[in-house]
Amino acid sequence: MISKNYFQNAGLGSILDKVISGERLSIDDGLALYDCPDLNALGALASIKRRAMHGDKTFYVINRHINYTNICVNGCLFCAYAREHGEEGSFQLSREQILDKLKNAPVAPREVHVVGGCHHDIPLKFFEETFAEIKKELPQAVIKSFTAVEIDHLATTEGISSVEVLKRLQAVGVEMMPGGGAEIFDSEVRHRICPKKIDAENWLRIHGEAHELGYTTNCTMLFGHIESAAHRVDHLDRLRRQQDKSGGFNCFIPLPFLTENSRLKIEEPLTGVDELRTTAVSRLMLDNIPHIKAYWVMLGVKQAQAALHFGADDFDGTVVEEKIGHMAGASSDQALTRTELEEMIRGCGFTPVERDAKFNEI
Ligand code: V47
Ligand code: SF4
Repeated sequence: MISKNYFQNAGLGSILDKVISGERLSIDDGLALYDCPDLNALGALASIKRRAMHGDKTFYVINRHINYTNICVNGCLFCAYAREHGEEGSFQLSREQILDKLKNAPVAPREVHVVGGCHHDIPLKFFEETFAEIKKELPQAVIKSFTAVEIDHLATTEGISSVEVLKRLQAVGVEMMPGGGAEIFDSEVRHRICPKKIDAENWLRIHGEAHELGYTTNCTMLFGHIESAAHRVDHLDRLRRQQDKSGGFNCFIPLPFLTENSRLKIEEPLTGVDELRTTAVSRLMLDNIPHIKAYWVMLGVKQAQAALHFGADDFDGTVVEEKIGHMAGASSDQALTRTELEEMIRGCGFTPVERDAKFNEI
């Protein structure tokens, strides 16, 4: 048991009191956590919260990511994945190709995570028919599909509301939305890195609509580019305020910006210390979001393991094939097996727990 003095010496005494009593941390507390020079104390504080919520469990899921196209009209500055229509390296999967990827999985996935670019002419009907087929093929799998950005794009191209898109997807078996597209909510930063993307209010509105309809959704933050600590804390605060209203966020994923092949040039590359610090601050600020993911694809496996000691409780999953991070220079593998995931989790002192897409233990 770490003494109170330890945290007081690190300048974290009053925040410790709040963590223990369950009082919400303020924006100033969040900034103080970013300013705290004692990374170990910060990790220890986030671990108190993490262990109070999940003990020594670390979750993982047998899942499969499908990136159906990289053709995108948005052209976000940071994105190394997207291509224009007809550009070299662009791709668009047919329904057969999508289904083949799932049929050939060595272990049937519990979660199918489908995201892609905002394509100029794939109709909603294509996805409705594809998801219905996936559900027929893999009835035990939860379909987690389309970021709020894609939902908005489909609403615009179909000339219907985002609620209508969500209802139609729900009718063919989609139960979850992934957390992508949140980037950084601050309007100035957002305008510089992804000017064509929906703004924060619309991203949050669409998640609120999904929660209202019974979807479980995730949320993310892309950090380590041109944003400040204040922008990050503001982002976390907006997420928890939305959660107070609509309650359907299950897991937060801090996404470190990977720079390779990106048009967004940054002066100071993100450090491993900042990745761990941001994981810890997220755990401490997001008091009403149950899970924090150490996404091994973007962090790398070893840093994801370290993040489990800085507040993260989920290791994501088998993934199998990933393009967004790997086109931006992720050096992680494409896939991990169940055995590898369990060994990695056990190897850093936690108990692996297999979960389904919604964190029900299996
Ligand atoms: O929205 C794009 C980000 C996101 C880069 O919900 C980049 O369970 C780093 O949201 N460097 C997609 N990040 C990934 C995502 C996700 C991943 C795993 C699980 C879940 C979940 C969600 O990736 C995008 C964007 O924010 N991204 N380019 C890059 N160069
Ligand atoms: Fe398109 Fe998403 Fe890449 Fe932006 S981040 S360009 S919306 S694929």
